Amino acid sequence: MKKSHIVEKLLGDLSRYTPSNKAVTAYAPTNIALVKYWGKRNQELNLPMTSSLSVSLTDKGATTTLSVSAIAQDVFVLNGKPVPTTSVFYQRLLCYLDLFRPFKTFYFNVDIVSTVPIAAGLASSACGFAAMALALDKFFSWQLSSQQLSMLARLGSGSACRSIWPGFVEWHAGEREDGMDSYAEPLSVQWPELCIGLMIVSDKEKTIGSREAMQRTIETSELYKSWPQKVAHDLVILKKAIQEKDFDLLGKTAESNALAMHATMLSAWPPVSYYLPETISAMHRVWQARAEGVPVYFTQDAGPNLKLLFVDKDRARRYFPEIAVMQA
Ligand code: 2P0
Repeated sequence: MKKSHIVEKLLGDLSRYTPSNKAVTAYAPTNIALVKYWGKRNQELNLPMTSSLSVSLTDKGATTTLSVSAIAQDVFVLNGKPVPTTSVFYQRLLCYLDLFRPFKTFYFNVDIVSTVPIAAGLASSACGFAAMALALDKFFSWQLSSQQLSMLARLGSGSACRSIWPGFVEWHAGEREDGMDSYAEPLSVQWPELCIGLMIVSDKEKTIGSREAMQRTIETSELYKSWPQKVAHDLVILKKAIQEKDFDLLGKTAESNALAMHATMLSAWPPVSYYLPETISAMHRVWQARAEGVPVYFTQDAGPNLKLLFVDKDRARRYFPEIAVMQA
């Protein structure tokens, strides 16, 4: 099934909608998964093998402004700089926007301002496509529900479906082939004391993108067979931890889930490793801090950097003075 079919299911006849004659703006936060999304059951529609659960960051995200281009060309600007038309990012954005513009009767002017630290392994595509879906809703006056916008954001990037909301968000994997039951929803619990500390061990380009890495893992990793069961178990525990504000249980579950995800990659062939020697050293520092009684845990995504989880900011900073602290 093509993305355009899903767009048609959600929006019906696209010729009913006309672009706004004014500029529209939307913001979406980036999110950090505590139970990870790793592996797709459908690559075209970004349908995941399992559900996942994330927390959005309060002040890191993307603000996207859309208007009709004054020239006969799409213009994409990221943090004040034009995006080269030959870049992967430009092409990915263009493919996405073309879903909503089957006939090129106008051109887009897209201005994205991102507060996500570049090259730090924070998902910029998540907040980017979520902000884009929200901006498009205003631009065409679709008036879609958040659930529908979550599905549209997913078509751009899987994890973007979680960035439609602040706070804790669960992405339901769904079972349908068309993915109409695969969207994210917020949990009702707030936990403002929860902090994420970004621990950058390297800002080098990653060697393999997460799309390719997750596909290779599915196809070749023996350990991946146990991943759905691990996720199902961790989701139950994590939701309990969030409900009861049990920080140690949250930290332990998130750290164990991230380690298990990386174990599935290590057992792929050729192996996928986002670990650098510095990543391992950083993990040992976290384990040492815990051994000394400091409640701090980590999670790691498709990159070498760690995200530390803690509630006591001052104590965590004393052990890890270099981290950038972000509020969940
Ligand atoms: C996550 N990651 O749950 C996991 C953990 C990376 C590791 O979501 O192919 O950029 O666009 O659906 O969403 C990264 O994957 O991938 C990701 P696509 P996406 O946050």
